[in-house]
Amino acid sequence: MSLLDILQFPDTALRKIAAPVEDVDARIDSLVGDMLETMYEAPGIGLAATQINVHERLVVLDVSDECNEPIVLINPEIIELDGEQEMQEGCLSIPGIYENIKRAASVRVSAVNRNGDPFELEADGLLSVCIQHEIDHLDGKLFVDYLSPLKRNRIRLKMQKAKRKDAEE
Ligand code: K2U
Ligand code: ZN
Repeated sequence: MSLLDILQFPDTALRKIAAPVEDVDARIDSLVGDMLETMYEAPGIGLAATQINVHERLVVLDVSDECNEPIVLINPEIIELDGEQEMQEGCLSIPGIYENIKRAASVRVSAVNRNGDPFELEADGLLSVCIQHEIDHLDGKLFVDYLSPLKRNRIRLKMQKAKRKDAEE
């Protein structure tokens, strides 16, 4: 398995809308392995294929305390959203930025697993937020899009300044 580079905001590739996975084949299985390794190493509790510049509808998550309960969602579709919750969110594509974001409290999602079998998952709390955050990535949406344009542009400028500083070092 290998560690993958994570796209950084405001890279326009993060805005691409991912296409459905056609075949859950060996390529997808290998990609899932690399995405899980990359997520755990970051460390993170979620990663969308969009973030590693693969524009197919695939996300990995693990919100367990021991980081040993991976969830793979291929072609995820939100069936139901209910309630409202506000939680501090971060993003591996927007490092160092954390903001309170309002999302649905609970979610029911249908997807296909790593073996190609369809399943449904109901979630609330952190897992619900993570699922919504990752599926947003597949649709080219970032958590900063829920902030004011002023705040979003400040974050954009901060990331671009940090990128220039890194390039100079
Ligand atoms: O998609 C990603 O960039 C990984 C996200 C997933 C996530 C964001 C907000 C809330 C829950 C999950 C995170 O950056 S993973 C790092 C992290 C871990 C715990 C809480 C917040 C952020
Ligand atoms: Zn993210």
